[in-house]
Amino acid sequence: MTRSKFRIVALLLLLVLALSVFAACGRNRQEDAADTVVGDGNLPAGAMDIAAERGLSPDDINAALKTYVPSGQWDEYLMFASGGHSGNLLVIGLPSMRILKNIAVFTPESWQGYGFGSIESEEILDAGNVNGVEIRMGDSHHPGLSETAGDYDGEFVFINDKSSARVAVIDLRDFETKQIVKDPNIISNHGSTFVTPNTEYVIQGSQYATPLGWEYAPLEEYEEKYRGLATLWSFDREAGRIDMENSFSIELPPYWQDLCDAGKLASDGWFFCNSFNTEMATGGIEDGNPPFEAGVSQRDMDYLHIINWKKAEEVYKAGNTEEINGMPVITLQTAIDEGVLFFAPEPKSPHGVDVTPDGKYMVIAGKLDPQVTIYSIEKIEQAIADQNWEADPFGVPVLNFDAVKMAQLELGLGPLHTQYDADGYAYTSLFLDSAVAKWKLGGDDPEAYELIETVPVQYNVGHLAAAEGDTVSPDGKYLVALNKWAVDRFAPVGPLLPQNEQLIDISGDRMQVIYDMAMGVGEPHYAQIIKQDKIKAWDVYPEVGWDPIAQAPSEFATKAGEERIERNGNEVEVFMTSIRSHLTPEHVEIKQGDHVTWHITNIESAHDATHGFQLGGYNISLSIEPGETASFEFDAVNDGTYAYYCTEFCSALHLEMMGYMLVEP
Ligand code: CUK
Ligand code: CUA
Repeated sequence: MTRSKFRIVALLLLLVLALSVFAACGRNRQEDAADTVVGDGNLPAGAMDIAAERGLSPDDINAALKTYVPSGQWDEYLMFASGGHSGNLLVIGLPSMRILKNIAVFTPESWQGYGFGSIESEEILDAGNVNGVEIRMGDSHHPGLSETAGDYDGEFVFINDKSSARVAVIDLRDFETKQIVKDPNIISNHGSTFVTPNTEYVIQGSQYATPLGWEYAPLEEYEEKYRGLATLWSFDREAGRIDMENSFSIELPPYWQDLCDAGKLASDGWFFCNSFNTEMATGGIEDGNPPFEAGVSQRDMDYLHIINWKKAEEVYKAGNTEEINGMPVITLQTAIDEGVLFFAPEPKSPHGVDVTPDGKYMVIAGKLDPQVTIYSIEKIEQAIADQNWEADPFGVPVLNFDAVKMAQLELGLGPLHTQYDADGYAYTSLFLDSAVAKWKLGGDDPEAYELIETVPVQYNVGHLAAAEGDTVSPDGKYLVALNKWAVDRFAPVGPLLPQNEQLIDISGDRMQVIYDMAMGVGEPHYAQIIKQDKIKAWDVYPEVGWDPIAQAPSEFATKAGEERIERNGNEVEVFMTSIRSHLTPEHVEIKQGDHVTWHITNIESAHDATHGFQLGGYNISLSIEPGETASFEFDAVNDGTYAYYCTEFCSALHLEMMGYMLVEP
């Protein structure tokens, strides 16, 4: 049967199943499934027996048909999902929810040979060290795909590490981390990473205020010395790197900036961050002070930060900055004077801010407010023009709330994050209600905003990701709920549970959860979902002897027949090749105390002919993809006889793909 015929049959089947739901109401699932069989001659023999035997309801069968991707077929979408405190980034296919890759970013990962001796990866990781302390963990939060004209272009993805305020660049030609940058002035970030509509900048916002450069200052000096920050990392698309020479920061008051989003179309040139702790509480429950959780939640309003990045860029280019720890910073006073920074009141410790696809509206979800608040960029620009504001304690103009607010809509308890579809609907996660709310955007008519329906999710949903759901042209179809708790959803695996990512079909009139995916790594925060065919990844590296960091031929590339070991005093350099099924040379004889630099070129050009390399006893692990040249170095501190070998079962004679390293005392 052709695929289109199969789809028609499947649809007919679904229709029959849907009708049967009414008939079978109030009976058990086993009976439901059995009943659905009746009268349908198009089913493959035994299909309904399977459904009956497994106790599948019509909804279950529906979900199975919507998510099953037959062997050999590709998923329609790829989701880039943060791996949370595992410090990595996952690539997940939709609708199957199969994990395709776990990209090592802030944390060493031995399959990919990332951070286990490989010179290239150690340099990337070391660039993220903090004042000489080697940082080998991360709390990855918000992936941001590169954009052209406000739409994902499939070239790069960025992600931040909240715990040490770092940002990473991943090249989607080979899905490898290429760069980690450390902000020299903040020690935690959160509103990161998000890009301006043409990826001119990758923006990072701080979270917990500290003195800039996180130098020591007692908490009594909080208002005077502690500050927030937004950093605009300039992105050089040609080089595939953040260009630190053209990057700058904007000093902010010590409110805790939370999530951010860039304007687009109608709001191009602006970005928006919300904040909490405008109370400037400093905690200290042990000294009888209000605990943070109460101290930061006293005020009814916090401040939406409205930042004019095009104006900020002009100010920076005019040199109107102060250099702090090597970074040009637009001071708070300059940001106020130059019209870079404005505030708008926002209800009750808000969390997410999400700009609508047309760029006209900003949706703010207040964790402690059952409503979302919708602002209009037109109203914001008008209020600025009218100078309809009061100053906050730092002199920042706070725009009149009623002048900038377009609408408010009650959705349920604990609204956090919002995504969009192609038909003018918005989807907001409800953390406390453990649900997702679908609601209608009303444009400039406050009365036209309307709650449509909610669907329960399991449990305590944080972010949502919709297919291309935060671009100028969302696709609809799929929504993923990134839940914080799994509780009873999966078989017990001890007290530490997997995360539950739930796929929701939003293509019909009624939202339906159609897949529960256990993610056995850290807490997923945000994810972005891109059409699979936008990704133009390489099958193999373009040339044999490729340096994936330079994305150019490597100076250490070794051709077959040119393998060698060179010695200069106690400096030893090994030039090795790998091909099914041998590593050449097979004997590496060195002396204790030597410093060894070792290059391996995978001279294969066949799709998937990766060779791994491990050298036990010296903590070395590499992955050498077809065409790649990889290098590692170590000091031969211990003598002895060591075996090195290929770690990918690459051929029938893979086990023979080994060699001896002899270290003479
Ligand atoms: S966040 Cu909102 S649920 Cu973007 Cu760090 Cu996790
Ligand atoms: Cu190469 Cu196993």
